[in-house]
Amino acid sequence: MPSSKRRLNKKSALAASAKSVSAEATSSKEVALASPLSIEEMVRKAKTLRRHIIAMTAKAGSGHPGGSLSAAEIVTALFFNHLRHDPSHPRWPDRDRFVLSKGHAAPLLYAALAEAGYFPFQELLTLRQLDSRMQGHTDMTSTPGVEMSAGALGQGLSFGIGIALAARLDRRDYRVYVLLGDGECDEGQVWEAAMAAAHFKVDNIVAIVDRNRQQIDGWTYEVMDTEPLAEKWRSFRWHTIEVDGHDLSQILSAFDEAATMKGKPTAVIAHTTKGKGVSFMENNLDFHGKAPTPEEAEQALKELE
Ligand SMILES: Cc1ncc(C[n+]2csc(CCOP(=O)(O)OP(=O)(O)O)c2C)c(N)n1
Ligand SMILES: [Mg+2]
Repeated sequence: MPSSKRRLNKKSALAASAKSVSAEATSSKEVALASPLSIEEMVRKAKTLRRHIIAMTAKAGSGHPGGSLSAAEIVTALFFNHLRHDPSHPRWPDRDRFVLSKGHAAPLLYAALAEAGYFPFQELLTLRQLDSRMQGHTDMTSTPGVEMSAGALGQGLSFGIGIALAARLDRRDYRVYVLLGDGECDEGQVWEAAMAAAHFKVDNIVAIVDRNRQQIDGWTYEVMDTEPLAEKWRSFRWHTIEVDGHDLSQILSAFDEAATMKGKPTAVIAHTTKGKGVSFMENNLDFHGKAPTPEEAEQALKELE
């Protein structure tokens, strides 16, 4: 189904749910959905997110730029085109949910949330400071728009399935998107969750695997070779789509295709480059969990102009 059609469906769902919003959400006002950005606008937005990631981690002197940069298009496509959400009402019951399972990519999520309007940009530069809402790993109790506290890998898919099943019980039509790392897929819990989603025919969930081929201390094929990864998801009875994870059109088509699947969850294997967008960070294992120096940040920001 094309995105525009899905938007229409979203709008009618919105009208239907307006009553429950005013009944269940605080005082609520009207929920407002932003217009989806065009591909060109999203290309620019992804670059902006990358600039934030560099600035935030450089200022903090620590953090995880590599796996934040690799997923910039995935998160851009979700927050600025595909998700049904309203930054003014982060707890709106009918919002689509984005669960960042690879919680160390928090700088990317914070950058997207600030750009979407969940909180002021100035907060981004407080990354990893005491009492900041921008903790190094996500905290759902303090940061608006953050759906799950994360950092211990392997849990997000189970969490997402819980929320997806809740939609079924509550008769809501929201969808759930879970972003996992490929190293994270070494965790047994991911596969227990994958089995459960297929067994319970959870079709309102999409697992997106950021297939950047690296994890904390090496290439994934060296640490734990999970190939054939797409075949694994298929054998766990997930509808599985492989995309270029830096191609916004391919990412969005995969999400649209997922929305048409009945009785089956969808996995999107997004082939990406760790450190994408900054020449000396691309495929460089050093930048999994290391911030750029001030000089490196300056160079990176030049490349991202
Ligand atoms: C349960 C658990 N084990 C180990 C870690 C340490 N750790 C942090 S990041 C990471 C690698 C993750 O690699 P991947 O999922 O591929 O993330 P990305 O490449 O997207 O950064 C590991 C092992 C953790 N956070 N949680
Ligand atoms: Mg990885």
